Amino acid sequence: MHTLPDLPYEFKALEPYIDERTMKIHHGFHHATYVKNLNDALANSENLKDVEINKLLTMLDKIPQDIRTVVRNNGGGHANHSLFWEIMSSDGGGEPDGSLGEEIQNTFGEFKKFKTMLSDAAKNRFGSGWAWLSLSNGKLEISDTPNQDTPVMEGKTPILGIDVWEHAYYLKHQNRRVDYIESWWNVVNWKEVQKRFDEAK
Ligand code: MN3
Repeated sequence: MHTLPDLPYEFKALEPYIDERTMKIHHGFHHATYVKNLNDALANSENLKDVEINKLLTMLDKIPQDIRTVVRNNGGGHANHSLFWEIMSSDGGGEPDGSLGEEIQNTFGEFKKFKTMLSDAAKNRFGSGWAWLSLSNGKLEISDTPNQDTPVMEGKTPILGIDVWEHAYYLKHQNRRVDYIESWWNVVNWKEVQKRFDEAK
């Protein structure tokens, strides 16, 4: 049985970059619905319903075919949003220091260049999806996924992700995805991303 995690801050905490109403709808309706649909789909699968969500997403080929797509979409939605809330903070933004900052420089060049690359991945993802920074075989990698797919499904460990579904920004920014992406960098919780980087290493 999967449960909707509480936000680690108040709905209004990410203002003015991400507005309170968007956060309430995004967490309380969108994420909550992914959790409900996932639990409903797994209700009759005794051997699957308590498998940890990220583990479940690495074994989609073992999920019965009649529920596989529902589990993929809603399980992905649950995992992605659970990460997304954590990697944001009211006192985020800026640049990472420490070993993560160093590894970003080693892999992509200066931080500004990395920021442009991840922003481009987010901007150019056609339709709904996500852009990611992941660890893949011990190396940092930028990618993007459609719908609620996640790098976890490819055996990678996402440590930072941006939701570019319209529900993540439409109320405040309407069609201007680029403005939302630019705003989002101000709330990135680098402490949490560093923690996930350390754990994945
Ligand atoms: Mn979303």
